[in-house]
Amino acid sequence: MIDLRSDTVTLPTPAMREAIARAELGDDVYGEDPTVNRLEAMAADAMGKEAAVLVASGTMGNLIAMLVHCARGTKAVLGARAHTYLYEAGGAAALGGVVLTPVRNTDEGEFALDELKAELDTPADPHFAPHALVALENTHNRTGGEAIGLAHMASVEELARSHGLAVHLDGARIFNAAIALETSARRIAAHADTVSFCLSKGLACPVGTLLCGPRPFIEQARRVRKMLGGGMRQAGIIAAAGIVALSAMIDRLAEDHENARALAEGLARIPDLHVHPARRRTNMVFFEIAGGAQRAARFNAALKERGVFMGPRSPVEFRAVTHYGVSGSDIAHAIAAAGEAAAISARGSSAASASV
Ligand code: TLP
Repeated sequence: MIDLRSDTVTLPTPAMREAIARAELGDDVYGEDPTVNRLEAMAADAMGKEAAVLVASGTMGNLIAMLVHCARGTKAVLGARAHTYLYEAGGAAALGGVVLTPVRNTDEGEFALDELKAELDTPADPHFAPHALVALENTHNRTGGEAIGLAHMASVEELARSHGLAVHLDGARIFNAAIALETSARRIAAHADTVSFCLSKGLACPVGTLLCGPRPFIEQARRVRKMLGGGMRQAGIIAAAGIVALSAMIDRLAEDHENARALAEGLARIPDLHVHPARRRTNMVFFEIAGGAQRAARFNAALKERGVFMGPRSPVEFRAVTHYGVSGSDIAHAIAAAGEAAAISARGSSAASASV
């Protein structure tokens, strides 16, 4: 099976399993797990921030960031296609009374800057909830996983700063962005006060996200993590894999980008598949299939029969994500399977089942 649904499906490397088995442990709620402390120091350094805290997931990292940055009844401004807006269950609104305020994203995942400015220029008037935060995402998942350029990050930061607002970056895949932009994660994170990045996506760890920022912010984040039930005890089991990830798994993300490029090119040659263009592609390929939802369902079923999994993103849209464990020959196989699935699905449902 070639599972391209997400890079979250990655399994830990042999070196991670070894490190997990040997991890030195303590009670992290007491601050006494040496492996967690080491990982948090490495993460803070990688992001150029004072401190970091290990949390259970990307969703929890972004939620804690918003709960610390935003008082009840204040606005967190974020992209209308941001993961935090679309796919994190409205947590900051439900749990923190934060007014999640979407601003249009372009097809590349950037903010429509004039609309962001118009939102931030909302007058200080008792009718309106005041702003507290602007949140960015890099790479930008829902619009194709593209890396967002530093110039755009700088423009957003400047707009936020000129309105006296904090900036948070959902950097779930910040190392993919750094590779695509030929820069460091630090330089990307420099445009935000706080950044969260995930261990459990392309870096192949089983669990974990690091939320990084100024020391007083991270102290508050630790309290909110505890409040949410996210204080973990011998979390060095998780952190040990994270240390391997930060030491050994970043540079190889370039392979995933190369595989995604090859996949995009291969899929684009298949009749009726329309691959979304990407200026700065990382490890994702989004594409649509012509012919409507029923054909798309037949296409997906035929792909699965050939051992290839891609994630439907709408009735006619799919996402394929490359990652550790997916090789160049897997990509060739996936392209061939997609070609067959496209041909079979064009023939209608009876032909699709006859081919099983
Ligand atoms: N993204 C998942 C799904 O939720 C869509 C995926 O398969 O891509 N920020 C970004 C940019 C993300 O892509 C994700 C996960 C998260 C945050 C949340 O991370 P987790 O799943 O650890 O809560």
